[in-house]
Amino acid sequence: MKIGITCYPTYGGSGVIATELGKGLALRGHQVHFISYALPFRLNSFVENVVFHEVEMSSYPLFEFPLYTLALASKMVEVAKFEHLDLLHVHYAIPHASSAYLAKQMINGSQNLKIVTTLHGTDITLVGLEPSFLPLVKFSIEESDGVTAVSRFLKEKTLTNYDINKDIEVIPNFVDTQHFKPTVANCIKNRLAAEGEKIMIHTSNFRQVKRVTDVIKIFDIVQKEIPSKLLLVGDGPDRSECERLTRQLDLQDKVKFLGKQEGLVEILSCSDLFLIPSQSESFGLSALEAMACGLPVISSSVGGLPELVRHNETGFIAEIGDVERMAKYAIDLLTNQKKYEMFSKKSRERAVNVFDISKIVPLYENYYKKILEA
Ligand code: GMT
Repeated sequence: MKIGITCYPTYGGSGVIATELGKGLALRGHQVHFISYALPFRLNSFVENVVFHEVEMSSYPLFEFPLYTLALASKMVEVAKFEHLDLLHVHYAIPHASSAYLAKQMINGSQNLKIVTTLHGTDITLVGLEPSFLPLVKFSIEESDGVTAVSRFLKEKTLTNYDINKDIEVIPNFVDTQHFKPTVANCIKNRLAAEGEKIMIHTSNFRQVKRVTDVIKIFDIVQKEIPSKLLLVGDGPDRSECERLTRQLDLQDKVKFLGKQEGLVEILSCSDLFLIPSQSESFGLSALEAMACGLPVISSSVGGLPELVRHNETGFIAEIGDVERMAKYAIDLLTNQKKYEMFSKKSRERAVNVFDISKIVPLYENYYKKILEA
């Protein structure tokens, strides 16, 4: 197949999934064309069958706001025509699904281009619900030839919040468990924590929905009972608030802000426990990457997290904001070696058996075939 993929190219789960999917499809012999305003960050080396097309943006004094949605639609038309695309797969509805709709209309029957939209999270649960976007998101979803959601939760939310009567296929996120795997990383561990200390970790874009301050509050309770360190990976709007809270709790020697990191596997591998106490989370790809590295996960009970984390098996789930309970679960696991090892093993097994890339890419491939034949 000849497939166009549009996603946000910066750090973020939807861009990661889109890029890894494209690479996986290319490995299976499909021609993949990425269309975005910058090279997706996981597309950092040559991959056979993959081409990147940059959406060029010019500035013009009359345009107070950049017209990316329109420039993207024009680029989609150009690539679809010249590369004879069968299908455009857009990740994150806003504005990608709208650009794709427009591109399809512009091609106007000269080519049977199909549009598949994958819903990822805040495109449905947050931004998409804003009055200025809601009608457009609803329309773009209804007009897509195929729609997938990364969890059952997100599918249900889409159908009810947007009053949509359409088949939405649930295709969960995935991870390459050959890459994300427990790795002997003692040298890094020695640099991050003292001998015998446990390491708790959180990775995110530090937005309000992630509740990173809860991560610090959980750690504050745990470190009073267990010698430990907290690693915070990533960056975003809430980082300053988190740094302030860390100093207020006098934890500055125990909480390490590592910023954005490329070598996540090594860092995860030398950690013991992953925390994700989010306010909203349609899937929780960062938690899956941690599970693949053998980390049990302590999460809130929101969104798609319970579809990923098995309570009392691969981790623990608690109500949003219940930092005491989450800390209790963390202490329980970190002080019970046998139980910890069992949870760690089960986490890795669940990532490999249910969410490995080799299991999920064929689901997309089959879904494309179904849409193309419809
Ligand atoms: O929706 C977002 O906040 C951004 C998006 C992204 O691009 O990272 O994250 C969402 O998509 C990820 C990939 O499918 C999911 O793992 C995240 O759970 C989801 N984020 C939220 O629902 C908050």
